[in-house]
Amino acid sequence: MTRRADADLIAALEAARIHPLWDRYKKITPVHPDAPDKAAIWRWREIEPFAARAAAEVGVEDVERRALILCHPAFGAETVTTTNLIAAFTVLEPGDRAVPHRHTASAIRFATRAEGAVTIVNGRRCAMLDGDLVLTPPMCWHGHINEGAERTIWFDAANIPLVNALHANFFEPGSRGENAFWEVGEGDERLWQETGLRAEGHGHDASHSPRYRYPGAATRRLLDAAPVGEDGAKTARYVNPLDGGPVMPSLDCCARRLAAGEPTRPRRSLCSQICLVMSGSGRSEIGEETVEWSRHDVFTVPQWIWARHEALDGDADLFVVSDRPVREGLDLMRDELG
Ligand code: 1HN
Repeated sequence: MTRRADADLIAALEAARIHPLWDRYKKITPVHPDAPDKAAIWRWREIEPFAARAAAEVGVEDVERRALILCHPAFGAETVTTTNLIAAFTVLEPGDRAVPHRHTASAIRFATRAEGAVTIVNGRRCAMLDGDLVLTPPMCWHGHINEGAERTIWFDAANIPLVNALHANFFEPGSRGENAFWEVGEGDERLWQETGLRAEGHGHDASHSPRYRYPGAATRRLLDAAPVGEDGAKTARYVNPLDGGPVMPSLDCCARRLAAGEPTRPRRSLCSQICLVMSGSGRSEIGEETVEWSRHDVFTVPQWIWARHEALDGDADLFVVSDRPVREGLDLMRDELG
């Protein structure tokens, strides 16, 4: 191999902490986005025994959270599910309390088998009935308690990888002994639970939704009524009731219903998506991967990969969480239908 003419110059520049753009151009300005990961699926039948083991082997009083985080090996040793996002399942035994804390990352809980559990967010008691979404927006205090007689397990998602990439994570632990944290009612959540009504004289100045709990029953009713969208699925978007925007400035949530025998059109979006199967079963073609899924499985649709979804054996409902508002806020969002 012949030595390039500028080799001495490049070495001298590097020693001076300067990089020559002509040598790095393709690396720092790729012609299109290239997700590090391919689609991946975590099956509920594989997760559930681990949740049972974690419940038996790890005391909730000894840990911050008894959460099992779904991690894609494409991110090496990093705790990442797909670019910017993590997904997890948290398990609580009857009587367990997950200590209050707060952080700058945005997170959500989606109740899969959580009946009997309650999440308290900034002094508001949020029930976790089947299909309920509970927001834990940036710097809102949150803790969880299982007040029922059965083990509870729910789905969590958060943008911790994004916040860490920005070196912007703050975390504040709460205290375990503080009973007042748990002894609250619905509180101000009642101001936001009546669709289409707003109490005058009550302000809200944060950019996230003032409403923290979105009941699953309402989502299912809206999916029944909603029209089929351009891509072939029905979509119910969870919104901030004050402005109709995403529930948090850096996380977007929606519920999607796929009709049996009607595959969606291929679509690629420049956002990272994590899909939780709420009900039904089906198949998705995502890039070169085909994933077959059923209730409570979790799969990813990495950014900028063609994806189409199909319900098998009846309709199927998916809960989808994405980092879309981040991409939109930076004028980076692209969405294409095939
Ligand atoms: C977290 O803070 C919670 O607050 C749940 O309930 C799951 C998974 C990874 C990192 C932080 C919570 C989590 C988590």
